Amino acid sequence: MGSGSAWVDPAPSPRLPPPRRSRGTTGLRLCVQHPARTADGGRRHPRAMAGKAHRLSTEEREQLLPNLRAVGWNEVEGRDAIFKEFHFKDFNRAFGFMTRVALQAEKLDHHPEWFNVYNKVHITLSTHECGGLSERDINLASFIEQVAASLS
Ligand code: H2B
Repeated sequence: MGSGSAWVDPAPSPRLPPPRRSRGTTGLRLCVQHPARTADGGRRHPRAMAGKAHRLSTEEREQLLPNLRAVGWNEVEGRDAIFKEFHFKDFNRAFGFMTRVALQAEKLDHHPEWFNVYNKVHITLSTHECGGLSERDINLASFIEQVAASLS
């Protein structure tokens, strides 16, 4: 798909709240906006919303990864990805967490690799499109931290 070929829904929603930029309780900078909407309120196809992903540069990594390391994310050995293991009180909390992350991942068209057993959820983030870590992973990790903080 070319960069100018965003798909626009002919029936825009009047109830769209303004784009949100906020800091979560983790202090990580979040850019969870409304990528599925055009400026005039139309719906954009998910593939058109983010542009092409690029692997983070050394400078970007130095700037972005320390915040994530500080809250338990680690780089995966032998692969350009980040990983974190989450523990919840029980399966209900773990699955509630996964549900919220899944809905956001679908909205962003950016999906985690994950594993769940009972109250544990293991998450690996990487961007297939560019074969490594991109800003999309940082944004999804920030969202995941917000959800986890709200459930613990
Ligand atoms: N998730 C992740 N983690 N990386 C991607 O590159 C990616 C994705 N691409 N989810 C999306 C889906 C792409 O495969 C679809 C076709 O939009």
